[in-house]
Amino acid sequence: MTEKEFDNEVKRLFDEHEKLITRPNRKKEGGNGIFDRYLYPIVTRDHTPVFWRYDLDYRANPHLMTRLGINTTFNAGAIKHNGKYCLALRTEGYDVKSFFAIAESPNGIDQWRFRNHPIVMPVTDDPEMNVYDIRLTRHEDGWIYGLFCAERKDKSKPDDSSAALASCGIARTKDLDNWERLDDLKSSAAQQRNCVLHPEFVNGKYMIYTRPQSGFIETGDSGISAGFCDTMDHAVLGEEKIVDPRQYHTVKEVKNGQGPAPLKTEHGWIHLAHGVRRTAAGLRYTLYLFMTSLEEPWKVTRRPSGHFIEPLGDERVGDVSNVVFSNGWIADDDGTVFVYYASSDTRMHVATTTMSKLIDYVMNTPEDAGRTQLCAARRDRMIENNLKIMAEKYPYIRI
Ligand code: M1P
Repeated sequence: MTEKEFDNEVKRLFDEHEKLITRPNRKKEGGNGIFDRYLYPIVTRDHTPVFWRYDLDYRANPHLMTRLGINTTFNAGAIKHNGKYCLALRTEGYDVKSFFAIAESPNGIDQWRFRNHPIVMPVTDDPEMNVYDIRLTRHEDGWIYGLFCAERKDKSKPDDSSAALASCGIARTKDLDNWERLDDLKSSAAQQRNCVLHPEFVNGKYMIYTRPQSGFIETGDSGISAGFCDTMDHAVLGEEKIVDPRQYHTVKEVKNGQGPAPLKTEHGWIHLAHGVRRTAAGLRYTLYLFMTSLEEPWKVTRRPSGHFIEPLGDERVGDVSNVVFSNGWIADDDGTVFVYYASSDTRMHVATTTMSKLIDYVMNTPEDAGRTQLCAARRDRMIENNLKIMAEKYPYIRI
């Protein structure tokens, strides 16, 4: 390639990138009344800046090869900051190391543009191998906290090259660019993943949702739990209470985990979480909602049955297929709620709904009836009622 051809190719790469990130997105037709999906994923690896992937020095990279490829952009924390919708994406290189990177949008739906530099997260005295799945919480103490999984090699198993330890890394910022790294969370659990800081003090303490684990993958008997600590500077959790346990023959049969920090409503805190089931095709991750008490956010008050968002269509395929995962949502003052979810550990999507729809969903979707006969009988009662309504009101509709 001559230098002139190289320059033309560089221009083409930047033009294509600009076309992608300025492409308008729009709601998909035919929603389910609960939320709306959108036509395109909102952030993919192709949204990362060209200058993050290619070495643009003709002498060093005369074939204009991708030099430091990006594999995936997923599991993003979310926050509205200075009027912009911000995602802190788990951005994974071809080298399978993830880092966090901020992409911003003026409307929460499209035009996601990465800041020029990714976050180079400071490390503790024991640097981790990998970081991922950051939850951003604007706490009433004035800081924005990021709690994320910090993964290290399990040195007690030197012969097992995949043995790892998960702990909760903690950092805080005011601007999403400059981060102060704090000590990792200390708790009595062997490992922790899916930790999230509650946005308010509870009885004068910081409250952290946790997911104590017996191993890197196995969660043992735990479910979503919560503990308290006096300070975030050296966070040491006291006893952890179970908030939402796993349950046989439900969407959270194998494991579950808190998504982003819960949203406050006059009726209670609305929580978004992921639940995992084992199937013949492997693990299936869906998202579900529940509500906890305003005063005692560790006590569940509403448990709508089943999933809220499931992997659908193209979402079902990716690096880890049959997964939807969320660690970020944003509630606007006008009541709109942007649910940011990743599909199959590969790319990010948005679904929009409203606070009043979420409240209705959480408060009026019945709890799991417990077993098949009760579920069928309950559905049959609704059908019976609907048939009466239809006969009176919609006699012209063929059934
Ligand atoms: O691959 C699906 C998800 O698996 C893990 O989540 P959990 O600990 O709840 O099983 C995480 O690695 C997450 O990043 C990933 O999306």
